[in-house]
Amino acid sequence: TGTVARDDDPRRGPADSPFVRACRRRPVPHTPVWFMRQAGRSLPEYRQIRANVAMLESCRRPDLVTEITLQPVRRHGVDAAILFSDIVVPVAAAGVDLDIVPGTGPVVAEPVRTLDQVEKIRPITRDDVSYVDEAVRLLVAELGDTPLIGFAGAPFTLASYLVEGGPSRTHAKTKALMYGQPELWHALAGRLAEITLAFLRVQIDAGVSAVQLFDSWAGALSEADYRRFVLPHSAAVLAGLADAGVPRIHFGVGTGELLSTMGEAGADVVGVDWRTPLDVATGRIGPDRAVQGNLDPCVLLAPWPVVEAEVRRILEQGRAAPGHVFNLGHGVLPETDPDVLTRVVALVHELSAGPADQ
Ligand code: 1CP
Repeated sequence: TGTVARDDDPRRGPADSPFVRACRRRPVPHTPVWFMRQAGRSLPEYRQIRANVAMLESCRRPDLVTEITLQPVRRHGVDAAILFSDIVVPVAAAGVDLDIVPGTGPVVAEPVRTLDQVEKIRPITRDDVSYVDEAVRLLVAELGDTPLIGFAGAPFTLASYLVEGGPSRTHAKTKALMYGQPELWHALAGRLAEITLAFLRVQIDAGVSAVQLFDSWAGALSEADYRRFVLPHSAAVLAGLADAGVPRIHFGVGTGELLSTMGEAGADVVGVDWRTPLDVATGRIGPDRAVQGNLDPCVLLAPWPVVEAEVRRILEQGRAAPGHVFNLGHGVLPETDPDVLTRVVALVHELSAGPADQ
C-alpha cells in the first residue's frame, strides 16, 4: 500500500525506525534509546516554558505539548519522542475532579470509595481529549522519521491515585478495597480499562508509532494478586489494541517477580527496572517479547566512568534479548544534568552500531 515504506525506500518513515524495529524484534542498525520523563524538569527549556502554566493546562494546549515533546528530541537525538501528557489526563477528561500539584503529583478531590462514584467516571470519546488528538497530529508532521510514543496509565496505577487520593508509598487503601470489596474493585478497574483503551485509540488514530502502558506501581502486588485483580484489566486494554498495528510496551517499577505475567498481559515489549538484569529478565519473559530498560536513573548522577560502565553492561546483557530498547529503569530525575543524557544517547549508538544484516 502507499503508506507502508519499502525496504529500499530512502525515507522509510517511523514504522521502520530502529525503535519500532527493536520493538518488533527485527535487526537494527543500532540499539535505539529514549528516556522515560525525557521531557521534563531536567531541561531548562522545559522549566522556562512551564514557568507560568499549570501542569494540566500545559497538557491541554497542543502548541505547548508539541514544543515540550520536541525539546528532548532536538537536544539529545533520542530515537523516539514520547507525548507530553500525564496518566491522569484521561481521568480528568472523564469527569474526575483532580489536579496535578507541583512537588506532589496527582491529587483527587474526592477519593473513590463507592460504586456510585465509579459510575460517575464516564467513558471518554475523542471529543473529550481533542487537544491530544491535535497535538499528536502536529507532532507526527514535525517528527518526520522519528517515532512518537503514545501512552496511558494502566488500571491498577490509575486506581491507586483515585482510591488513595494522591501518591502513596504502600497503596494500602487501594489494596484494602481490592481485598475487601472485590466487586467494587473490578467495577473501578474495568471502567479505567475502558477509558485507557479509548485514550490510546485516539492517540493511535492520530498517528503515534507505539504505545506504552504505564503500570508504574504494579510491583506493589504479589504475582497471585496481580494475576487475579490486575492482569484481566490490563490484558483487556492490550488486547483491544492488538489490531492497531503498533507495538505495545508494558512497564512497571519493582516488577521482577511479575515480568513474565506482565508479558502475558499481551505486550510486545516489557519494561524492566534496574533491579533485574536484562538477561535474567529475558529468561523470565521468553523469546517472544522485546525488553526495554534498564539503567538506574540515579547512576546518571554518578561520575561519567560509572555511567559508561553501566551502559556497557546493560547493552551486553541486552544482547540476550530478542529485541532491546535502551531506556532508564524509571523516569529521569529532575536533578539530572541533561548533558549526561545526551552523552548516553551517543554512547549507546556508538557501542551498538553495526551492520543491520537485514
Ligand atoms: O510540573 C511538573 O513538571 C510536574 C511533573 C510532572 C511531569 C513532567 C508530572 C506530575 N507529570 C509529568 C509528565 C509525565 N507524566 C510524562 C511525560 C512524558 C515523558 O516521559 O517525557 C509521563 C510519561 C507521565 C506519566 C506518569 N505520571 C506516570 C507513569 C510514569 C512513571 O513515572 O512511573 C505516573 C505514575 C504519573 C503520576 C505523576 N504525575 C506527576 C507526578 C510527579 C507523578 C508521580 C507522583 C507519584 O510519585 O506518585
